[in-house]
Amino acid sequence: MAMSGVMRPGHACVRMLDLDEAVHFYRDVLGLQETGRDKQGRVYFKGWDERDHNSFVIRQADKAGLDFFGFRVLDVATLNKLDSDLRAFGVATERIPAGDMLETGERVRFESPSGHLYELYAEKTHVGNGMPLVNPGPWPDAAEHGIAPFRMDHALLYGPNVAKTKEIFTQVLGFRVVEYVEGPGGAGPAAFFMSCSHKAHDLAIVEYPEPGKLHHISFRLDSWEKVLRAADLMGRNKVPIDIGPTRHGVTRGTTIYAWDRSGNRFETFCGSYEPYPDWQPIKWTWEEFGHGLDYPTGKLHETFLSVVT
Ligand code: M3P
Ligand code: FE
Repeated sequence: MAMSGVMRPGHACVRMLDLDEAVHFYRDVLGLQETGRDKQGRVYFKGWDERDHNSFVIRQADKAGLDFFGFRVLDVATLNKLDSDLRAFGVATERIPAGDMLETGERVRFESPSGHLYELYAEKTHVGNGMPLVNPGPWPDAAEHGIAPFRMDHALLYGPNVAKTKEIFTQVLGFRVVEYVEGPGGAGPAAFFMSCSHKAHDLAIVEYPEPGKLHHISFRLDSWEKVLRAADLMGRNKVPIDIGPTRHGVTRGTTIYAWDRSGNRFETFCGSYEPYPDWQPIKWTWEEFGHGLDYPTGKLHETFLSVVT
């Protein structure tokens, strides 16, 4: 947890062109657990080892992309403090009442200079992972259904003003930059990989002219074998793969990028590393960024740089 009290990525709400098809995809092919549907028609999911009621929410829309991305904070006092800290920093905030999202408390929402809606919230019902808190087994039956990531792990978002957006996350919300990418010829930063936890990144942002874009939501697996099994299931289900299976140089994850039926990119990955909070950030030059993206081939995939929703 960040010293500010921001604990972890908590939810992503993503738009789908065909909700029924998307429910089938995320439930039966990706293998998330459906945990509810609300009056607005949103469908809620979680990974098998998540204990909160939901982490990935979808809704029907004419355009794919991200509605908002939320972080769980320690408690209500922390939520109120971060709300006033954001406002003191010059960031406008809005309160969304408890119950607007299923099993979720009041949310504090703000728009970043990159044009994304971020949220903080302190309360979401613990539903558990299907195993007891006393003498549990290693995994529940749900861990075998589909690709079956154990959690929604992070987001990578594209938009303008990433340097200003990074300031909000580091100076107000207590995130730290673990790795970053320089622009061509050493120009101003092109990307920041930021952590509020023990992870190498909980949120990554990449400089891009159009605001508010989704590059990917990432789902975590616990072994390279499971990444390869995910590739087999993507092949069997004709899921279009963008990149991989391969390894990123940036943050060292072993990964596959693919697209859902609405064109939203998602990632299934494992590995990476656990940086201690005092570690110096790692820098990638633009000239070596091909290896940052796809370490074995060093290929600067055109789709990675330009296909977003
Ligand atoms: C990830 C990840 C880049 C690497 C991206 C890394 C921008 O998405 O989860 O580690 O090269
Ligand atoms: Fe990622």
